[in-house]
Amino acid sequence: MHPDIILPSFGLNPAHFSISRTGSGYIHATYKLTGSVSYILQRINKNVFKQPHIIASNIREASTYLKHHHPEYLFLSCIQTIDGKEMAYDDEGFPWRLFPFIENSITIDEVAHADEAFSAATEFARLTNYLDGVSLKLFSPTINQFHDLNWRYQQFEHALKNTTSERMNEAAETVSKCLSYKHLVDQYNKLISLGVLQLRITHNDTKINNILFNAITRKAICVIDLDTLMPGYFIYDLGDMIRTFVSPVNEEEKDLSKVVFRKSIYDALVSAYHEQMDEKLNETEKTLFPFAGMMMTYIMALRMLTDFLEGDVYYQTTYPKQNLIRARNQIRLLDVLMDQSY
Ligand code: GN1
Ligand code: MG
Repeated sequence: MHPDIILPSFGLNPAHFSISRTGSGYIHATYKLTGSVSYILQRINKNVFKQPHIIASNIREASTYLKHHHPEYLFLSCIQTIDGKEMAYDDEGFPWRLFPFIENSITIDEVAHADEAFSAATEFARLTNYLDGVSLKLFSPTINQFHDLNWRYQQFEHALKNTTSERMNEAAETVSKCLSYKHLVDQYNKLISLGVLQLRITHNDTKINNILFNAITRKAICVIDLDTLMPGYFIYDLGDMIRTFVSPVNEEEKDLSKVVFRKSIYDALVSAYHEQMDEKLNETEKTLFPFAGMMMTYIMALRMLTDFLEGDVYYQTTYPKQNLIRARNQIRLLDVLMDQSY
């Protein structure tokens, strides 16, 4: 469906904008509306987010709490429809939402300097820090068991049993690598059963392109993509930052020799995280920084490989085997993370 159709629901006239696709997310369709005032318009993927009203209610709860306790904090909420709703539904039942476009802002797909890592990690960690104290009962999962490694592993096993022999053959090497890292699932299960991880409000999609940067100063302005703002463990956010910050190339890179660990970037992001969250983390949690990176890199490899085995039904792809390429990239990164002394 063309984005023009939905603009009147937000009181906007399509004739006043030039509309182009933007962003590099794998789930939603995102558009920039360029006009005398510009906006970001997004169509939510309702096959992934089956209860989009939960996204809206979690964001509303967080926004209310932050306005009260940290009024200076920039929390990018959406612009309401003319009926005062957070989302407008099109004829096919897809929800759309509108955000202000922040002038001179950019997103990046790779970290170039330690300063960027520090600044971005500060913003992701600050979100959890500032939401410390909000009642978790007010929030619901927008996707159940989203970063539950045990469950993702089970889905992978299910896909192995049900895939085609052709896909199984193509993926054989990556499959056996994924099987060989099963000990990370055992470690995760042990942490959960010991109850050492505290539930907090986490962002749950802290990849580097979910930070808005000032194009000139290269300082982080705010976090974006709050669809998975919900109760979670700090290792999810810290781990996804490690996964997407430390390598100079992102998960789409096919040349695996380029997937390397940049210690200066790791140190910068870790020190930013400590600065925000040290007082809140317990002593066991503080020992889990390296595990966080490995666990989140592994879960993404499993999810990408599972999607490949299932016939590319979840993530957006633009060419055949893209999910397998992504999974291989993430397994290489996991090998690299395992080799570090930290
Ligand atoms: C998806 O939409 P996007 O690209 O920000 C995914 C994340 C993965 C990421 C991998 C709802 O995020 O969990 O980490 O791709 N989001 C969902 O790049 O599945
Ligand atoms: Mg996302």
